[in-house]
Amino acid sequence: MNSPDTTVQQAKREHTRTGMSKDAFQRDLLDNLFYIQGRFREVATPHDLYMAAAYTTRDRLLARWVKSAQTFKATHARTVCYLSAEYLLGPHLASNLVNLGITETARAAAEELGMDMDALIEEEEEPGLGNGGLGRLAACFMESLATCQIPAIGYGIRYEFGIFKQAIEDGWQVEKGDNWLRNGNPWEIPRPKISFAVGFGGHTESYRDERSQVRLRWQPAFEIRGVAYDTPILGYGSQNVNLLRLWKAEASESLDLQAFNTGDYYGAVHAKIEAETLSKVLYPNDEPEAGKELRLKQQYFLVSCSMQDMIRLHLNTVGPLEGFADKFTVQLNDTHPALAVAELMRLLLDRHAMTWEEAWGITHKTFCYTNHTLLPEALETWPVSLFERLLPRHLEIIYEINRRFLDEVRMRFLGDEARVRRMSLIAEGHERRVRMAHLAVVGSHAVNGVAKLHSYLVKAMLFKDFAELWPERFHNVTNGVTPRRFVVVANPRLAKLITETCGQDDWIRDLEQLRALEPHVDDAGLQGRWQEVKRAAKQDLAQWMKQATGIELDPESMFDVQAKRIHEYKRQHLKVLHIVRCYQRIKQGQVQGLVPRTFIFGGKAAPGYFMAKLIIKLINAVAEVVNNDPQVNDWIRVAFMPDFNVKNGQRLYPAAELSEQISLAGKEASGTGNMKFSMNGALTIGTLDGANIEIREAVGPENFFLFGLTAEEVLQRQMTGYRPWEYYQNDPELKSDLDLINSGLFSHGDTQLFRPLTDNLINHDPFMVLADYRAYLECQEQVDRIYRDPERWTRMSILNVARIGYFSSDRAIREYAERIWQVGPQPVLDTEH
Ligand code: GLS
Repeated sequence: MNSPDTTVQQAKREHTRTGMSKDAFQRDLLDNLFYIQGRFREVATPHDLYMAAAYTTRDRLLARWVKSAQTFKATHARTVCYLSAEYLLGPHLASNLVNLGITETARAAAEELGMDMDALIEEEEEPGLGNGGLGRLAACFMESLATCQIPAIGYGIRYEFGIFKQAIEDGWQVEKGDNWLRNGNPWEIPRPKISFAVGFGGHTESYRDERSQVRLRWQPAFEIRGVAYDTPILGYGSQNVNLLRLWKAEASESLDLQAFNTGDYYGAVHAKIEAETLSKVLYPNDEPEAGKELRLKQQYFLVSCSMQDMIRLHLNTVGPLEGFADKFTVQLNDTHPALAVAELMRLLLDRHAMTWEEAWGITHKTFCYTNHTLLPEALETWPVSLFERLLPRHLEIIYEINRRFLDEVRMRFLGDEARVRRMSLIAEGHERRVRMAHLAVVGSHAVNGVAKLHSYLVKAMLFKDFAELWPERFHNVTNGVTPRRFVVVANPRLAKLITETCGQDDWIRDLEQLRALEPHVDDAGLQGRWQEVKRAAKQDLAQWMKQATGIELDPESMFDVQAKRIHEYKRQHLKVLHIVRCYQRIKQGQVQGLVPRTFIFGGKAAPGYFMAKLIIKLINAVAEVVNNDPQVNDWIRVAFMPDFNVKNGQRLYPAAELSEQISLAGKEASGTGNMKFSMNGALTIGTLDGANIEIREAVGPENFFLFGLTAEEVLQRQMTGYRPWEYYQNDPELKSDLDLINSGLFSHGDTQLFRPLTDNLINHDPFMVLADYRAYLECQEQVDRIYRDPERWTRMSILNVARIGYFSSDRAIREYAERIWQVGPQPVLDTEH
């Protein structure tokens, strides 16, 4: 047997394995290549080397993770549980190296072994477990939670297929399966012992408990198992590691046993396969027809596993469940996990025999809800009939929550039955439906929007009745993004320049310190280097684009970028009208004042969203004509970056000079791309929508290109009747741009191809593209004017970066922590040194 002394020594010796020196990293890299990949240097593929580097990095995370878990256990720290159907994580390796502070060490270690760290980083396939902004926000928040040293668990689904990969064929979007786990995922740790049964279907029944009380219980028709897969999330410059726990669906053991025992081997295998389909694929968020049964099942699967896990943790560490809401605060990321309210009630009532009042007291204290959109089509409702069939017990609980809630409404607003109908958790109509947003608001003690304007509209329009009933419940927390990924990893040249100019790198952890750039804004030396950094990033992007698409970009031209999901409300077609206008002006010789530009688009359309896909086709159709016309080629070029994802975003943000944030005012809840571009020194052209408003205030109105209707004007126009065809008829340039699209010039003579788009614009134009067209063009002329003065432009660019500190996700997390979660930091101490 070991004496206690030798155990300690062994632990110490073991510890050097995860040391941060170059030698330790190098040794571990070769070790992992040998023992995990079973390879030696000479035969290792680039992917083997990437895996070895990833394991080597993960080992260092695990050392901190274990310490974090020990600290949180010992201190009984209050824990934030972030419930989200999406996490758009992006590649892990580079970001973990930055957060460990060993990028250069690892690079040097690899180099000595003849490996190129950048090439290894390129090898990584990103987990695309989200659609866009909402999922990426969850990923930024996980990183900032760890950076701010707040104990947290992110709960989600381990989709086997994430967001589809986008290819462009003949100008059209083509979707390809995202088999991201194909080559293994070195960042996750399976936890087969942490698994829960999740029921579906069946019926509820009453019975008498040991105290002869009548109680209800649910007898599901079948069960599926959720198994935990854990990924460590490290904060920057801290020892804190938080946990991202994703659930994978598997067949339940009982189902297995039954079927195998009855000799139905193939039946059993089939049931297994069917169970696993539950976590197979991520749903696109803006499919027109989203009423998919599997999606509701996924939502329930996520919340049931997660709530059961929290209860398990509570019972293991704290004890009786009365104090549940003191141990955990649960943030609902949009309505996708809203069922958690009913599930926690069910677990407390049916499994833990609480009274309704006790259970509701805990539930209500536990949950907080973030709304991320005002778009009516994105506000989830589910048919009551589907609930009856899949989740009968939850429907009963929702009815009871509703009954008590509506009594409260009736007491407050006597005789106002119209209000009662509007607020009910159940929408009456030819098909009765459960309103998930109402369930989330009623079940939470705090509700927030994601930018000032959005939070105002949430209170004034979307949840007006609720805000009248419970004004104290409503908050705003403006979104933010992590500067580690979006500046330090994505744009190392800029990061270096900022650090050198500020004299330190504290800005990486405290982004407000970027202010230290401001006194240097007129320094010619800084301006020159600033321009060089941008030029180098543009060259990098041009090189990548050439190789990926064959399109040649001119790094001497202005890089004007719109990258985000393709959606009519985001108005990529407004940008296209601007390009068509430039094209026509150049053809007519009106080039005075024009600045050479490269228009770059990136973004995916939901596979079933016809109009969005047609917009992609239009962009590529215009690109084909423009890029092949030598008469306009020196002035403008158009490129569509295929498969815009986190990794490709990291190539775009540093290279952009103009950031297009041109949604119709009142439609974009916040936007976060706007922040990423600005952080990288792009100037924004934008409407008064979402976080644009706050970005403009922060960077100064003189450093922002503003155009377009305000949200209030939009509402007024809609009320008084908006007639887009009047714009079409009265503005000859607009008419000629739309007519040119319809002429077949961009579609090999096909005059019908883009009709659905142009007809819609001329006759309906739900997002008021035509109303904002003229103001947009005029604003673009101003952009050109200023771009022709590089010194002025550079000054504005530096000021954008210097004043963008507020939009760090660290600030957003601190606001949540103080105002909504009431949690504080719990530093994990570095006991090694
Ligand atoms: C979104 C909004 O559309 C974005 O404006 C917002 O920035 C993001 C994060 O809050 O959430 N809502 C949504 O359903 N998808 C989004 O990206």
